[in-house]
Amino acid sequence: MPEFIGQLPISEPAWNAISSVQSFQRFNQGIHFDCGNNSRLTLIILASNLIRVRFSADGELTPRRSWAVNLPDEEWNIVNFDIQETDEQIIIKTGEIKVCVQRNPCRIMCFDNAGNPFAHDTDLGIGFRKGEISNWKEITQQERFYGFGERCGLLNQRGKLLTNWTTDSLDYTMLTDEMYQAIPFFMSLRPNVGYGLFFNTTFWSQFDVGATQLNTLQLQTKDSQLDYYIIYGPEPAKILETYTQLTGRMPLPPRWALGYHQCRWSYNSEAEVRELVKQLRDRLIPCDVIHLDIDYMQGFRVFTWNKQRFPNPKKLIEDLSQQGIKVVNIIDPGVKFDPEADYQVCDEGLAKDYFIRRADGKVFHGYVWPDRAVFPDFMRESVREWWGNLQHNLTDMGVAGIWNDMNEPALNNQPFGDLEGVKITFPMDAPSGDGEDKTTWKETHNLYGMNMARASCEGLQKLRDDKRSFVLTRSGFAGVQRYSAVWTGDNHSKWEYLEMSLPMLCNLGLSGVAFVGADIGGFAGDATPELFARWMQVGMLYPLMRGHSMIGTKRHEPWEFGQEVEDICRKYIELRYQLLPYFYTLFWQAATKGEPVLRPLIYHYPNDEKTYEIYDQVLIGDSIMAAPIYRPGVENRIVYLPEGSWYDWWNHKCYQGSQHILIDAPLEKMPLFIKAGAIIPLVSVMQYAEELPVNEMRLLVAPGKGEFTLYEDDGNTFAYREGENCTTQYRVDLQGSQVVADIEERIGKWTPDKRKVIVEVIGKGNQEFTDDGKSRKLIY
Ligand code: MIG
Repeated sequence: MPEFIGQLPISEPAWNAISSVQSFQRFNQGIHFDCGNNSRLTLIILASNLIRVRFSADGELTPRRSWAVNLPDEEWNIVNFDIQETDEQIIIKTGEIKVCVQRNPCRIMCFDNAGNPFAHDTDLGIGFRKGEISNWKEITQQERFYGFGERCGLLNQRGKLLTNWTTDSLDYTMLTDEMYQAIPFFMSLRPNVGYGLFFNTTFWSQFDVGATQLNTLQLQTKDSQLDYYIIYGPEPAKILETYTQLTGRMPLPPRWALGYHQCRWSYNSEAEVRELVKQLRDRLIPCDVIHLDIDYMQGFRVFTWNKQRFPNPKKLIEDLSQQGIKVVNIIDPGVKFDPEADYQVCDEGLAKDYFIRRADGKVFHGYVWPDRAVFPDFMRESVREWWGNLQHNLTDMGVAGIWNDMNEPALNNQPFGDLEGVKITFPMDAPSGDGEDKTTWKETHNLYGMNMARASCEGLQKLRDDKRSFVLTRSGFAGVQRYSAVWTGDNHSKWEYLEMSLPMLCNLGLSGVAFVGADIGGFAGDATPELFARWMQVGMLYPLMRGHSMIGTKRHEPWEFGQEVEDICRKYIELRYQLLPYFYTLFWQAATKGEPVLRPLIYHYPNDEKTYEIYDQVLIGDSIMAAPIYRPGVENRIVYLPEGSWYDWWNHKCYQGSQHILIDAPLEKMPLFIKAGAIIPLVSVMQYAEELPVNEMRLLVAPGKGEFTLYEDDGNTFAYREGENCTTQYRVDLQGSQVVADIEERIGKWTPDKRKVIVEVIGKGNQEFTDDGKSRKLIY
């Protein structure tokens, strides 16, 4: 049901407005403004492009427990800033931006060095009423809005009302608002001007991006204080670099996690899993990971194995690892309430008081897959440690990753399947956390999933020694990238969901979460062969490439749709494996700079307004652009080529940029382009990421001017943190009719496998050399 139908207008209490600046006082990191009636506004200058804004109506700025912010104010280097006063304003200059605080009434206004305004308060400024606070800002005509975490619809979110409240949004559509993830961050772009805004509140919050009033942005939260960060870019990459300095970046995943993952609810038994892997290997469909959904457990009891279906998981996983397959198991937060049954997880959790209690002190119960369930309070470190360690029941068997589901949290007030049952949350007045973190779920609801993922991630790090693990979560908050990859939950096997997956994943990437994917083929319902083939093409672009399908649906493995579709799937999964060195380098960019792996065109062309609404073309890194087909029966499409020249991936034809072209796309072809100046490392097809040593690497070079830094390490351990890694810089340029490729000396301690490097310049031919890590120049 479209969510806006049935919503009745309600009369709201009036807002109290912030009044005027009475006086101000500088301190080492910023300025306090006394705004009358005890209220206080504080601007903290954390970097020359990063300003934290705090306001409290009663003057009290409590120590913030954001949980999302990784780098507290005290840990930023002190920056220089100037203050000037006029009769009307107090002006703060950081070198990169100017922030003006108007005295009467008090308003915040920002300008870049060219005098372009951004993040300007409107005439309403800041408003507050019991338990709620708001800030209104102007939206200029050209401004577009991206990010906001996990979002439905297309790319630009202007004109929408966007709530930050984690929800099991099964059956989401184009119109759904509350999603599994809540990430109160966005970036606003218009030519030459760009800024990000992180709304630092874990309480319920909402962005009204010109939905109510065309040119007004409203930030609203059910928090008693206002707290947000303005991040000046202007480029999206700069905004994300600073945003992820604040909320953290993803650790490097194991290289195998970048391969193809095969999942279904559920591969029900050891025999079924063995048969699945046999099919994959016999049919030469590359795959690294099999996911085990809830039926591997004994009666949905987390951290158990069903003995009939999986009598010897250790042996099974050992055998699978011989075939290069890793196993990832699902874990839900609801622990079966089973005090009579000698179920260790329940007994221990009750004995140690790890489960959430209601405000009246009784243990809280909800209903999920294991029926009556109790829920660990992941806000407490002791609980996270306990949970993280319980994963030994899986890692002892060889499990290499954990998939966290249902952690919004998703629960009912009555047993699952009971028609009278409704979805509930933890009681908002129930206690959450301990020590300094003690509060209620009203403040921490949005953090439940992220803290479950944190428990999982930190636990796996201890249990799996020096090996990197894979963590996947459905719910999360700003900063979730520090602990886990994210998938977009229960999509449908429908063309609309294939179409929507790219803007959804792009907006997640623009919100600091780079390791993201949607279920290939669609989770609910049955894919048609054509849909499945097109989806696998798009799926090879997803940072997380996982096929999944729901219980009761038609099987969705690549060979279930006939030979033609199987061949198409193989071709695109193979392409993914050939591109692994390229993808791995993009993950390194995410880990070190917060860059997305999958990028909308605006990311690299923010001054080209033609890219602002393009949601159906994407960039992988900055060099490869895909223009997929996402509708039935379509065999050609319009492609917008941004500035520069572009080469067709398949036939190497060159096109001038800054134009639209019509391109053929029969079922077996997804239009792909390489940017002039691109240098793309490729390896031979393997059946899994570490199958063979890489004795040959091909560098595909598109004539033009450009550079690429290849990142490499062992792909599996944490040794890279001690410098066991290396980078190689490649540059290409044109000199008259010649193409010159420069290879710089390899930097770093790690040495890749002995290999031949073949440098293929499109239209010119190949040259090759044995890679000794030395610099060389190749002329074509
Ligand atoms: O109530 O574990 O989004 O991926 O297969 C459904 C069963 C629970 C929802 C997840 C889906 C998973 C399914 N889970």
